Amino acid sequence: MATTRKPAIAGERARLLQSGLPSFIGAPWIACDTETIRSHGATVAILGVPFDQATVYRSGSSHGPKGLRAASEQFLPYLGEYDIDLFEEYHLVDCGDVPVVPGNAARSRAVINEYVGRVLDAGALPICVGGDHSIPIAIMDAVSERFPGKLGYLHFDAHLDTQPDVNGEKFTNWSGVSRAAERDNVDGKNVAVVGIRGALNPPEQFQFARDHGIAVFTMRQIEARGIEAVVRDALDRVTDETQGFYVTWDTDVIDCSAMPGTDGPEPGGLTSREVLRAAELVGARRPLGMDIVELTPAYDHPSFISCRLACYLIFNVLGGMATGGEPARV
Ligand SMILES: [Mn+2]
Repeated sequence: MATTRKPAIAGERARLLQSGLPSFIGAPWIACDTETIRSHGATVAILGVPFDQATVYRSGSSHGPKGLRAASEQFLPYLGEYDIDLFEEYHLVDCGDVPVVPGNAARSRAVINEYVGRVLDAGALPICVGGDHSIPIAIMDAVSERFPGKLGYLHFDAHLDTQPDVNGEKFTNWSGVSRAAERDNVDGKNVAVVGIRGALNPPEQFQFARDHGIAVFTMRQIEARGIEAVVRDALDRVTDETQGFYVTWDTDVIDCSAMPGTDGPEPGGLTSREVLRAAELVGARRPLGMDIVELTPAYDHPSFISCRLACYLIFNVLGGMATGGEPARV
């Protein structure tokens, strides 16, 4: 039986839509400081990572956190399909953005590591909003320091991102999976990439995946087997004898018709419904950390469909965490 809940648009919780500071769905905007997060009781924290200095293609994902927050102003913390209020369930907070360092990718990685570490030290789940797809390289350093056992790595993307290097550079947005698989605390058999397709996956990347035993789930497999079966397989891989797993969502895993606002929009991808079900299933297995990357508001549709879908991806991960991925209540 459903819980009786207070109205969201009345009384002490009244909040006019489009008013106030643009934090994520109006969540309390607090300092990214371990003690502050802990004293708020937050178990989930949004953290912007406005870093796009490592892209091999188009810049602009540094505006992703702002785009996501702006699009979220229309949404409320109560998710009817899950019968949860994100502020009550998780004491969700918005910790603002990591102060990345212009022109210095190495110092930026260090400060990303530091800020994500502050969230983890508070016992909260960091949901990082990029930024380009190099940011999980730094985030995985912070996660690994707090969870020293074996970790799984789950990568949703049109692209393998297993480039060994790009003209000698190893920390690009094309190398997140290769750097993860090379970690001492990550076995290739615990790495899965989901949604692979298209003409931006060179042979050396497939070779790297084979050499490291990485599970590659292509869009053709998803078409043949369905999203649920493939995502459950991928989750089994990343949780097999590991302490936990990290999940990274390249927005280009979604078909370009629903996700134009990304660095490299690709046709033939996941529908919005498929990615939201995938998010629910991933949430049900409780990741240790998560990011959404390559969200690029400048290329979005004027109705901000990309930024809005990215909000829903977060909602569905959090809904799946609360309900175990069971079918919706209503
Ligand atoms: Mn990609």
